[in-house]
Amino acid sequence: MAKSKFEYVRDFEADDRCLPNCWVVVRLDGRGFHRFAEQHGFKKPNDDRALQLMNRSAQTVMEELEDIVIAYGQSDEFSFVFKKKSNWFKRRTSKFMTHVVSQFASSYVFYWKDYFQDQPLLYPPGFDGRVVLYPSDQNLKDYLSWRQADCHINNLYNTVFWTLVQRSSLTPEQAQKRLQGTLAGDKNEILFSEFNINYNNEPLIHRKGTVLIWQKVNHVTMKRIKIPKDPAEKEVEVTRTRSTVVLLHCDIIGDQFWEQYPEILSDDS
Ligand code: DGT
Ligand code: MG
Ligand code: MG
Ligand code: MG
Ligand code: MG
Repeated sequence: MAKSKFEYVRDFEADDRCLPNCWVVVRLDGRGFHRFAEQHGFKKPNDDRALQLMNRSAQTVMEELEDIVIAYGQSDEFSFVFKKKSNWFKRRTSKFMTHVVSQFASSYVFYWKDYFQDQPLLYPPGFDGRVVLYPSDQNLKDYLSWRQADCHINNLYNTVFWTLVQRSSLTPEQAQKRLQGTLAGDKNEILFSEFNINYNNEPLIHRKGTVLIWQKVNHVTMKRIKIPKDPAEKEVEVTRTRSTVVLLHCDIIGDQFWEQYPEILSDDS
């Protein structure tokens, strides 16, 4: 087919293909969620409806898009890891990033009412996105460890901060002063000695965030079959294994997680 004289404009498109053989990580983050949380009455420091909506949206991203082997989320952010060998859209950075972020944002709005029955969505939320490449498995594990350590540090701080404000009537300014320069041990001690809270008993989803991985799960269905020479149909159980996204709230910093799920990092996953 003859080309139009306008075809040359295509050459202005930059080649943004991700380096081969690297883990492709897309991280998204809610835009201005400090305000969004305030306006929508999110519970402090953790709103389980909001966290579950984030997890539901991330599950949709994993199910709808190709080649995502693990995702990790906390607060208003989620990271998605595409397998090293992925050739989805010829590994174009813009495709990875925009598909993840738009699918996530539309899912967040689509599923809002399932989690916030009594709270209308007041304005359309947005999410930013970035792509980072990690060449080694250790780099990828360290990346995910970094995000989970961030979850832990923020959650411990926020738990003590809001306990001081809500249960000992300190003003936010006084609570902030009280916590200035304290280490993790000091914060645990304040919770335990003053409020009888053992931080290790706080919900795992708050302390560890959420990990999404693929697992083979047995699905049992009933099927009607026709037996030869028998006019009646019979109902039988049929078991099928299907790859399913499962949610975990576990430690991913230590080796145990990676030893338990070696298929996540294996080349043929
Ligand atoms: P950004 O990302 O630069 O556009 O700005 P923000 O405001 O989204 O800030 P960011 O992402 O650093 O921090 C996340 C904010 O979201 C933080 O202010 C607290 C809020 N947030 C996230 N999850 C919850 C929650 O479960 N409950 C409450 N009350 N707030 C939350
Ligand atoms: Mg920020
Ligand atoms: Mg944000
Ligand atoms: Mg954030
Ligand atoms: Mg198109």
